[in-house]
Amino acid sequence: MTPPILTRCPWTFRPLADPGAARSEHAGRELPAGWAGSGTLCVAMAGARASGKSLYIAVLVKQLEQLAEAHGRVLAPVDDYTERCYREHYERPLFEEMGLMAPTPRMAAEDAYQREPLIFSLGTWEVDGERRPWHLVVRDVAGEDLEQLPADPGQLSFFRYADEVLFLFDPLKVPQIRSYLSGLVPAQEPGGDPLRVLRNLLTVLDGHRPRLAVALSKFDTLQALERVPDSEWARIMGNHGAAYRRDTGLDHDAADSVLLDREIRSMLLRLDAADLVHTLDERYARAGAPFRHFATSALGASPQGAHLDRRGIAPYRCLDPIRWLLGSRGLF
Ligand SMILES: Nc1nc2c(ncn2[C@@H]2O[C@H](COP(=O)(O)OP(=O)(O)O)[C@@H](O)[C@H]2O)c(=O)[nH]1
Ligand SMILES: [Mg+2]
Repeated sequence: MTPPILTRCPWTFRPLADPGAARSEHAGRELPAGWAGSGTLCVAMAGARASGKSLYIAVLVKQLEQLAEAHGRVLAPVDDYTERCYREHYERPLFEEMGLMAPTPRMAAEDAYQREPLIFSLGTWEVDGERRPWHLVVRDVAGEDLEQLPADPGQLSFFRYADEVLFLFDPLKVPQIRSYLSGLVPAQEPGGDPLRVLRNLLTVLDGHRPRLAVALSKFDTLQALERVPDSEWARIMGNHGAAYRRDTGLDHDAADSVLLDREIRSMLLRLDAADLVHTLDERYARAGAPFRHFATSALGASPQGAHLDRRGIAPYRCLDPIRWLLGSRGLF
């Protein structure tokens, strides 16, 4: 069953009591122009430090622009803040300087730009027989804030009201994978503990169960394992019939998404993430909450130190988790 169409507050993700309001009663702020009566899709990123959340957002916005264009539409920032924040913190470091992004500051830090979400207009769409403007709101988070919850976890309560939480799992956290990859791809700083983040996320959600996408991020690193001679992973990654071998690009295929879900779940089990998988089964899937696995790579190849691979950026399946949400509303 599809949940009702809601006009949400982009700062707290809570539904507005009056969808036509000019001000959010939750944040005490004027809503962006054109907000009244619009459909809002709010996405919150989750994951440990260095799991790839910020680079994913940087690439996602570019890919959404392409998707919109392919449908004769425009993805537009709704305010100056979104435009400026995306340009300074995401687009410039990655696409202009061809480097990586600075770690996202903790929410309590003065320069915590992610306290404000990125808000985009998706244009006008007819959904359930009604034409209305639709917006996509994306909130980044510092892995540190999820590894160690802030003194006031209420600041993270937006997760409860999200339309989708996208949790990134970094395969480089798995010691076996790191050891296979040593020498094959440049080493990266190890990030935080994904299981701890998941447990904290469940605490923050406090019984709420927004749609949850769990993505195996930096998937290019696993693809590189095809080159480890005679290894189990070379066989797995060399399986040409598998859904994780192909990127469906701008064409979203619902059956492929279901197939990939099963494949990535079993891959997580092989990645020694049984605790994570079972926690998700028990607390999410068994509760009947919408939940699916994905595989993504923002970069498509490992960076060399602080620089991107010289062949540039080749994203892999980054749109999938968001298409799952957009598709649930018949958008795109
Ligand atoms: N190989 C590979 N490395 C990635 C990818 N995305 C991120 N990384 C690495 O992970 C680091 C952390 O990424 P970032 O997006 O800042 O992580 P965040 O802390 O979760 O926001 C980057 O500096 C890269 O070294 C990817 O798609 N492939
Ligand atoms: Mg970050």
